[in-house]
Amino acid sequence: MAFLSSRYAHLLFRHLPLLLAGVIGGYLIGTSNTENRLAIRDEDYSASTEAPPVRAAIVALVRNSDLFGLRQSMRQIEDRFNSRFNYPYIFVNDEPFTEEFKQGVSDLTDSHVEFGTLDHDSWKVPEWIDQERYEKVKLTATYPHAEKDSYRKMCRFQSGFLHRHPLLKDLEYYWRIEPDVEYFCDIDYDPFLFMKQNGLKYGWTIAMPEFMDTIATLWNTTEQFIGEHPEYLAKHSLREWITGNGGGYNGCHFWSNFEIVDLSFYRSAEYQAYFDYLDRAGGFFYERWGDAPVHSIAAALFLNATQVHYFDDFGYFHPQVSTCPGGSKQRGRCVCDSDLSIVQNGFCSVRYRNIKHQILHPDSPTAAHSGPVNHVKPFVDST
Ligand SMILES: Nc1nc2c(ncn2[C@@H]2O[C@H](COP(=O)(O)OP(=O)(O)OP(=O)(O)O)[C@@H](O)[C@H]2O)c(=O)[nH]1
Ligand SMILES: [Mg+2]
Repeated sequence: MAFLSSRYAHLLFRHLPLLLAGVIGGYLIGTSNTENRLAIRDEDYSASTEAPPVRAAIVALVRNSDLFGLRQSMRQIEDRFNSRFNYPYIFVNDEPFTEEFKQGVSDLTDSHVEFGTLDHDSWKVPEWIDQERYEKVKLTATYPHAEKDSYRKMCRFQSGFLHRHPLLKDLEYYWRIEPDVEYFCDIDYDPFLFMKQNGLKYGWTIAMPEFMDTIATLWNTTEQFIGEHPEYLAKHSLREWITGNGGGYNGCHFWSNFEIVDLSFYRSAEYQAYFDYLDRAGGFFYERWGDAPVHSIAAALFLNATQVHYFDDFGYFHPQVSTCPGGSKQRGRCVCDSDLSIVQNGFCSVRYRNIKHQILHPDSPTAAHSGPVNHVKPFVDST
């Protein structure tokens, strides 16, 4: 079965017990805990006929060979959202885009589309990487994409360089997309404006545990960095969300193939210093650190919990995992099967909701540790 080869299918099955435990837990604490209710929703974030009110764009790093997958993603984004809001698209590539690619994506939208290439420094194996050590890892590591230079360059680029690309320099926010993703719901408000007016810096849809072999030393390196820069930690952060018993990393991360981000976060001194520190440590190559855990750890440490937003009203799919607002089989403006999207009530989502609830309501009797998170052991990969 082709889908079993994906790293996400691998993850999903690997963590099935955790996800199932979380499902039960999620129902215990109630699935109606819609995070949007925490924010002001009676403001008007609806479509306007004027130019988009936020300097924002829908952005992706893509290859020419991704044309069809990207066209599928764009078709849905246009239908569900952007044909009414007209945000521009920005696509970047490590090779020049072909005329066929440019025409193929431009055909789908009335919005402005920009195409860019990368500079060499943002797409390379840095000179401080020990080539012999790196080649050995590529030959021996068994996780998906272990043998690929390009996958590691992609992860490093998305972690540290995409937001600094010249085409993004005037943007306040970006919405990251990928080929072959699906959007199941009408998005009838402007998420950029919603984030801006609520002071939100990081928005996500799917959270799940990471494949720990790919990030064996990421947490140690992060702790060393924090040891040198304790001033970067946010006072009311989501640190507890990503740490387990004993304080180690539990692997929870936001799936960054979708993310809506206030780019001042990635442009901040703390994020830049953190990326540079990780880059020097070499784990993008000696292991296979992904932009998802890197972005997520930074969000959980450097932002306050109130600046992170769960778009649990979005129905979203990236192979092979989906999230779907409850009841969407029968009613409403989403069409998806929430019975299949168990990730919403998996360990990391439930833990996030609990911990955020505790931070927002410290006097509430439902303390973070009284929920199901306490009954699920943090994932530690022993292989
Ligand atoms: N230009 C360019 N884009 C790439 C390259 N590798 C990946 N990408 C893009 O980076 C994003 C993430 O790559 P994917 O292959 O989807 O990675 P993934 O989702 O982690 O992996 P799988 O689902 O396991 O394949 C996608 O938008 C890809 O188009 C590359 O070598 N060059
Ligand atoms: Mg992908």
